[in-house]
Amino acid sequence: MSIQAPPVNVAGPRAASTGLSTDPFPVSDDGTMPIAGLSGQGAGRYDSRQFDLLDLAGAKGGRRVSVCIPARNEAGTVGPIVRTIVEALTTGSNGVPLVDEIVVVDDGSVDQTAEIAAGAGARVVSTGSSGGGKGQAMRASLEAAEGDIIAFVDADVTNFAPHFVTGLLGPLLIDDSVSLVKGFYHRPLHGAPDGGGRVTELMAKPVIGQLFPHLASIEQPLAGETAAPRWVLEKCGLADGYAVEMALLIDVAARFGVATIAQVDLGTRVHRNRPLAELRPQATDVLRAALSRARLVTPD
Ligand SMILES: Nc1nc2c(ncn2[C@@H]2O[C@H](COP(=O)(O)OP(=O)(O)O)[C@@H](O)[C@H]2O)c(=O)[nH]1
Ligand SMILES: [Mg+2]
Repeated sequence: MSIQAPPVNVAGPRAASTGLSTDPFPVSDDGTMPIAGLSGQGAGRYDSRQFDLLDLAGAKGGRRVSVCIPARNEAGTVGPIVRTIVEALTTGSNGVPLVDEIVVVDDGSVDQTAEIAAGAGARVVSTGSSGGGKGQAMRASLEAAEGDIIAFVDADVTNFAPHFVTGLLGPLLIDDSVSLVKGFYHRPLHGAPDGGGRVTELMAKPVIGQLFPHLASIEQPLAGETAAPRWVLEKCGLADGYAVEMALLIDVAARFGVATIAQVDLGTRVHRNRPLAELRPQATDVLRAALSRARLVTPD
């Protein structure tokens, strides 16, 4: 795989060849986030608003795209998420056929997650286990999906919109050297505009700072909104449980270089904010993923 300088905006050579919008969004809304000037730090940054749906559908060519959604007990949110993708991005409606299939992996839900997801238009896969873990569910979805490009989104997002998917797919569709796309966003907490992402701020980022400082530019290392070519996911593998995001980030950077990891601004993301006591298992998984890859503990 060729490794190129990180894109600073879509006005680069590939973007020009695919006819994508050239509005560069040089800074984020709050003016604090320059999109350019990241060379040396690796990841290129995009803004989901810079991707035009029709242009992306054209850039897609013959590639197949799967959206995979791990979901356990998400009956309250999975339906609108699937329906939004179906209506805006598939051939199931008047939408543009950017997405070829939506795979929801449900395991161990005690609510109507599976029925609601299927009713909304997803192909539902059951692992047969009772909540084996997020990473296991993502592996099952990768196995079931047929896409060359896989976009993962979480099922508990309450402000989901099509730009979550177009933003994640954009960098991959316009630049063959991108190996992984991570979404980033503002994270409200209990109604306040920011303050969410406690495991990210108190575990993932400090651990990255200490052990993997080359990844310090990744805004949301634990983002469930992430996309990659299938072959990258198969080569790197998907770790168990909540280790999956941290592990994939470290493994992709180790194999292909941080310069191949793109980030995309998805605006604001609202999801279930867990009580503090429920965050320790997640934080432990994240820590373990990092320590084992730094060879400080024995891999599971
Ligand atoms: N199928 C399946 N999905 C899971 C499992 N654990 C978590 N998920 C899903 O993974 C996504 C992210 O999980 P969540 O608990 O919200 O993680 P957080 O956002 O990091 O707190 C959600 O859509 C969950 O329903 C699991 O064991 N099985
Ligand atoms: Mg969540």
